[in-house]
Amino acid sequence: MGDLITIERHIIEQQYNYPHATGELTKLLHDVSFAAKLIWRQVTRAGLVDILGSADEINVQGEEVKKLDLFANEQFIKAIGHHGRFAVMASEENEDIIFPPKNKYGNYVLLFDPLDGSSNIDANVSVGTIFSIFKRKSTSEEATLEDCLQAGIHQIAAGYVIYGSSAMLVFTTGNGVHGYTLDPTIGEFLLSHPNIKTPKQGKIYSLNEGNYRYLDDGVKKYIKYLQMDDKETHRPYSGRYIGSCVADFHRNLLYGGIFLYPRSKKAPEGKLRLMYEANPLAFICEQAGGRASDGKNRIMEIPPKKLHQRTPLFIGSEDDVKIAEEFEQGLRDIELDEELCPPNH
Ligand code: AHM
Ligand code: MG
Repeated sequence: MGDLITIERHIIEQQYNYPHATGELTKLLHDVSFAAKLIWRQVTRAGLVDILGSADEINVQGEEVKKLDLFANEQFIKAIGHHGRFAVMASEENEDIIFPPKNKYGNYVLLFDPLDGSSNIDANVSVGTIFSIFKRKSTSEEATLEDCLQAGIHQIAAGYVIYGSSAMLVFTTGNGVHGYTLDPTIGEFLLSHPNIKTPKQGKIYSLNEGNYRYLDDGVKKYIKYLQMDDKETHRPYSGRYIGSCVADFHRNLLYGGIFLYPRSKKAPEGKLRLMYEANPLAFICEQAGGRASDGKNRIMEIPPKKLHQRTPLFIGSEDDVKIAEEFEQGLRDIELDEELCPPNH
């Protein structure tokens, strides 16, 4: 049996490596893990209590919101905002920035998707919480929208919690990626996946292939390329798609592969959000040795223009993402079978 190391102890031990660390980040991550436990408690009881179904509300992205989304959002804001360490927060579920009750002294900014993959809740499929932390930039008493609109390279921490067969918290502070699994009997996240590294190349591709017809030709060709037979490059790849990007990303992080949500005729800017999904997952992915781009640009270098900005996303094993980018940019080509894969007119 290995050592039982709680998330708290592990973060504190890591802090000793940085003589100038103030301990603030440790407290922030502790707050996040506490909020995650509250959400996990509710998610695992979702089938028992009468909270499933639509709340008859449409969120700022124009999508139907499930009640558990609202719950997760409220819990996150309450549990974290209460400590006053964050000057400002922004959630995928709220149109505007949120000022926590004790915002005056906070030095940090938190962006989060409280319950990613919420369309999967009713079917008992994995969902998750994704978060991204920045240092505040403004010097005014009240933080500003600009504090939230920072490029991903300025993140000081990012992570996600996946509520799956077990609950797991995965995060980075820019010094590798660590994963902690919740032991529900003692209510503690225990270090289970130290220093996660993603394979340089995988054998899995994940996308909503139902949108195939609406994709750009470059991406269509890439998908067909992955389905071709070639032993040396392990093709054909396996297709795996859960529809919760946090769960699809997590599986691919451990096994290797690529997750893509490209732009399409239906979603010309892509579907996923730069600030709540793409940036934090990109930070984790890069820290694990992977790569994340919008097909041309590194995700973490995209200057955000608005809070709920969407972006195409290609993320995962370095070699896989590089090849996808080459197809996307027209640097690689294959013939599309006209009948099976008509080009996008
Ligand atoms: P959500 O954050 O509102 O749940 O939406 C994001 C989700 C991602 O988790 C997932 O990758 C994607 O939407 C699935 O979209 P689609 O149903 O178009 O495949
Ligand atoms: Mg969501």
